Order: sequence, then structure tokens, then C-alpha cells
Amino acid sequence: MKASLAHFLMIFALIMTASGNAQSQQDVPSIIPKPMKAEWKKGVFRLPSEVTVCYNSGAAASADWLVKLLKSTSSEVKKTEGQNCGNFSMLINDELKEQLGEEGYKLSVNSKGVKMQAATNAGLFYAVQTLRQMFPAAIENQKLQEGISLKQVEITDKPIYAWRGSMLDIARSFFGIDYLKKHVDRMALYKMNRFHLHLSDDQGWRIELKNKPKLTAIGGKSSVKNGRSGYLTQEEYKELQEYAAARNIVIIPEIDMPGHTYAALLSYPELNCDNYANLDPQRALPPAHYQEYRVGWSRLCTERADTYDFVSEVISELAKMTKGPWLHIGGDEIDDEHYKEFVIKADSIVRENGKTAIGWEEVTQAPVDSSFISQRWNGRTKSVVNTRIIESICSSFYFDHANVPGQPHTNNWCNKEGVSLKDAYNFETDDQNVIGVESAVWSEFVVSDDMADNRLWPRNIAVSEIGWTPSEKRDFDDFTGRLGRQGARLDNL
Ligand code: TNX
Repeated sequence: MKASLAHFLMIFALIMTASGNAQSQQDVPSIIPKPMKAEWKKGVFRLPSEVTVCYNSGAAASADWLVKLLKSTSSEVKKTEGQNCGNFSMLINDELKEQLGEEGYKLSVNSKGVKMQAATNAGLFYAVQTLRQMFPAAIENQKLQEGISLKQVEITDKPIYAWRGSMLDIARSFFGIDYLKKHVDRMALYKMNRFHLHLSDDQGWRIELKNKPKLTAIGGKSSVKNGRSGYLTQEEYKELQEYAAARNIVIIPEIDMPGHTYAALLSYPELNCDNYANLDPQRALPPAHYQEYRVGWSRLCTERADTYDFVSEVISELAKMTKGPWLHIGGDEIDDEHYKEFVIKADSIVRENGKTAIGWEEVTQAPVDSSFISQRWNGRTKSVVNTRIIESICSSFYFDHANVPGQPHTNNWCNKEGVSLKDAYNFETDDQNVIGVESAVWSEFVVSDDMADNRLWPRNIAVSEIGWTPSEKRDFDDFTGRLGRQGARLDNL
């Protein structure tokens, strides 16, 4: 008798735990990246037919985002400046800086309404993104029916890393402003905040510079085989930056130097060394475009002083049109006896123009300034300096590699099986120099918007969670459960 009671209790406990787990997965909204702390409650907040967004001074921009979201519900939406003036309140509070940092927020839903607090508008913007994921997926592309309830919750959330990036190569094959804006929208939903544009390479030059018009007139007309040519005008670049900034995303422009420079050398042939000694092997010669895939054969004529005039003019115009504090100077995959000297000079030109330089990891062979940020991609560089690091190690973050083994039109030099969602998600580091993570999509084979969507999503969502959620809170099975439930949202987008 006793034994069977114990047996019964044990089975009961097992059932309870199993259903408890099932509840934690199914009955609470799927939020990605996973918040630092979320306490879900039993009750709900039923959305009334009229809602008021009540915000304090300083939170006006964030209030507009909330109004925009709520306008996709059937409720009538009003907006009032003040404290305690409505059922959706948004407060900027400087005193929360210590607890929540630059990007953290508190979101609380109880039976009376929703309250969002942060020290910054970035934090409030992220509170809105979390709230957005608590609404049915239909909110992404249609007006919701009435009868919506939000689950009650207390969330306190902030990211572990300040750098949660996505790099897109628009040089090998071009992506225009419409796609880039769409990409910004998707990044914002998942709280990513750095958009790195690889703007120049052997196959094309993609940014208009008024003091160097041939870069786009000539270099903008070529692309990789089967790829798209084109370039961003300065107006488009500025428009993209504004669009991104409103969503807490900084654009980082990259001009890759001194290697990967054939499109520039084609546009201004006088930049080449005598007899094109800087092209080795000579895979192309002006006026021919280069449309192939090989790297490491072109370089600026680093032995000539006027090369640095060109570098200065390019950097100075780019710095003037760039809102963010960073300029990426490339620096990858080139063998050049003047390489270190070039990197040091380019770094100081960037700093003279009021920006901080970023470069691919090879730059750390040179004794760069302590402000320099290096971007790790293969981890093989023998560094002479300790810099801050953006982690883009190819085995986890190179999304030009296959999602699944054998996927066509993918690179495979880093891992011949590709880079799976799990390879991305399971990345961990305890390197104290790492300031964040960034995925990279190179476009030798990514020649359409659909292909870019396929390479970026959903793997970039794994990057978003690695950049935001502490590793002890991450679990691949839990992540894929939440990710599956984002499917309808992504489809609607
Ligand atoms: C390496 S990693 C490159 C790119 C290529 C990519 C292809 C790095 C800094 N440079 O030039 O597009 O491999 O996977």
C-alpha cells in the first residue's frame, strides 16, 4: 500500500513537472533574445477599446514607436505627456542607468496596464520590441481583431554585449536601399544594433564620394559574375543612417584596404604602381572589370606617397557623412611589405577625422592605437597588441557558408559542412577583450534578396541572442522552441 502511494506520488510529480515545463514553453510568449529576467504571472491585461500612451519628457520618440505598434490593434490610441496619465506608461529615468545601462529596460504588465521604464530611449525602444513579441504574430502585417489580452509579467532586461552586429557585403553583389532598410527592420525586432556595410572590394565600389566620382561611375558598374552592380548615393546612405538610428542601429562603413582594392584601382588607374606591380598575379588589368572569386592579388601602391592622399580623401569624406563613431578600414588577406606601416597610417587618418578605426584581425600585426577595434574571423593572427575585439569567428558567424551540408551557392573554406544554426548558437567565449559578436554575409554567391534572406535568417536570430543573453541562460532546445514560434511573425514580415 505504502509503496504504491509513493509510486503514485512519484508519477504525479513527474506529470506535474512535465506539464510545468510544457507550460513554460507554450503558454508564455516567445521572446527573442531571451530576457535576463522575466516573471510570468497567471493573469492578463485585456486591451480596452481606448488606450492612452502616457510618457514623460525625453521619451517622446519612444512613445511614437509604441503608438505605432498599438495602432495595429483595434483600440483607439491617444498620446499624452505626463506621469500616470494612461494605461500605457513610458518613463525615462536617469537613475536607472546604473541598473539598466544604455540599452536595458523594465517592462511590467498587470491587470491595469503596461509600464515601461529605462534610462534611455534605446532601452524604451527595446521594451517596445519585447511588447511587440507578446502580441499575436498577425500584428506584423494587419490590424488585430478586438479581444487581445497581454500576459502579465515583470521583465528586467539588458544586454551582455554592447555590440550585436550584422555585416553585409554589398561590394561583390549589390543590395539597394530597400533591402538594406528591410534588414534594419528585422535587426531591430531582435535588438541588434550594429550594421556593418562592406562597401568596396575587387568586384565593385558601392558608395558615392563627391571628391572621387569615378569610384562609382566606373567601380560602381561592375560586380561578381551573375551579381548586381550599383551603388548607394550619399542621399541614400544618409537616409539609411537616419532610418537605422531611429531603430538604435549604427551603420559602420567599411572601405577595405590596402588589399581588395581592384575596383578603386580600375576607377583611378593612376593609383597603380608602375607596370601594375601591385596586381600580383594580374587577374585583371584596367579597363577590365574583375568578376571572379579569388582574393589577395590586388593592393594599393603602398610604396607611393600619393596613395595616402587618396586614402585621406576617401576617409575624410566618408567620416563627414557618417553619424556613427566608427570607420572600418578592412585590412584583410593581403601580403604587402608595407602592410604594417599602411595600417598605422590609416588608423591615424581615421582618428584625425574624429572616428575610431576597426579592421579585420590581421591589423593587430601592427602596433595600432589602443582605441583600435579588431574583428576576429579566423583567430590565426599573431598579434602585437591587445585590442578590443568584435567576434566574427568564421566557424560560428560566416553565413555565406551553408545552413545545411551541401547547400548550393555557398562558401565552405572555413567548415566544409557549413555553419549550422547550432554552430552559431553554441558559440561561447570568456575573452575579456570581446565587446560583442557580428555575423558576416559575403556576397560572392549571394546575388539576390531571397538568397540573402536565406543566409541571414534565422541564423542572425541566434547571433542576436548570443549578443544579448548571458550564456548560462542560453539553451539550444529552449531557443529552437521559441524560434519555431517566431516563424509566423517572420512570414508576416
Ligand atoms: C574571406 S574573412 C574574406 C572575404 C571573402 C570571404 C568568403 C575576410 C575578412 N575576408 O573577402 O568574401 O572570405 O567567405
